[in-house]
Amino acid sequence: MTASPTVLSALADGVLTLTLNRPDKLNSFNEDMHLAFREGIQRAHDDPAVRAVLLTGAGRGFCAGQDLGDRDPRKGGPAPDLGRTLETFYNPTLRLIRSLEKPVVCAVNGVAAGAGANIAFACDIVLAAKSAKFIQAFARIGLVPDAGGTWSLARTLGEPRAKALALTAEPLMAEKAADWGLIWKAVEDADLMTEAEALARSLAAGPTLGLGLTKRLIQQAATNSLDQQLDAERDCQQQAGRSADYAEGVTAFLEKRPARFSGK
Ligand code: LHQ
Repeated sequence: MTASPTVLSALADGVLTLTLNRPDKLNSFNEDMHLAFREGIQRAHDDPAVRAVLLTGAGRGFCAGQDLGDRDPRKGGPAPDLGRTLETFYNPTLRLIRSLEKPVVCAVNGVAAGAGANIAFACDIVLAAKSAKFIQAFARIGLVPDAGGTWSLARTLGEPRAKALALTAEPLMAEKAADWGLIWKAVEDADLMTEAEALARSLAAGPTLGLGLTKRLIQQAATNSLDQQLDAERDCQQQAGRSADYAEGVTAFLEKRPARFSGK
């Protein structure tokens, strides 16, 4: 395992595991962690050996959002430009996660607050420990949900639940988040990493090109008309149909054996 102090990164079986690693601060983001996290996701884009990403947190929390100690208002000085923080750090990373045409699994091992919750919601398949909770903590400190939170909550839950979560900052337990369709599932705490790792490994052994195109199509669906989406499916299927993994998948089916996908 190679270690940056704030994000641990390990590649095995095609899975790049990124572990947010500031456990004393519940893995809240300082500048170094922002850069290390972005570097990890960028590697997933650039390195063909990476065929899936698994994101999790070290210690008892997943991520408590921005490190609030970084800009202590008691120290005085001009008000910070938080828009600039978003533009410089969060927004590029969120865009990199969404545009990565490889599956991103998130294992929420504990509390996910503020931008920490919304980064989890930007991932493709989210598993959470039953003891984990999601908190739109922004209202407690006079901010608005960021890191794509207003977008993902409103789209996934609809306005009534999105507004209630964001305006009250009430914690949402993992099982309820799963019931509401905000995450894929809540699992026993002790099983979280085994399940998430098995899922990430199986996705990494899958037809990466087809999975990447599937991710793209589903993300486009909300803003496309049915006509546009049918055209997009046609184009992606044309590409998938030319892949080595399509030939392998069909051959394996006909030969009654498991497919051995190359990701191409
Ligand atoms: C923390 C943090 C934290 C520093 C726990 N920072 N130390 C974007 C643009 C730019 C700027 C602003 O923000 C954003 C996006 C955002 O994410 S804004 C939202 C920021 N996050 C929050 O408001 C959440 C703050 N944390 C909490 O409310 C609680 O810590 C939660 C509910 C997450 C967990 O509560 P507990 O389980 O009771 O743990 P704790 O509060 O005792 O925290 C443990 C330690 O972690 C503690 O340090 P200490 O030295 O006293 O043991 C906390 O100070 C530290 N910590 N979150 N965000």
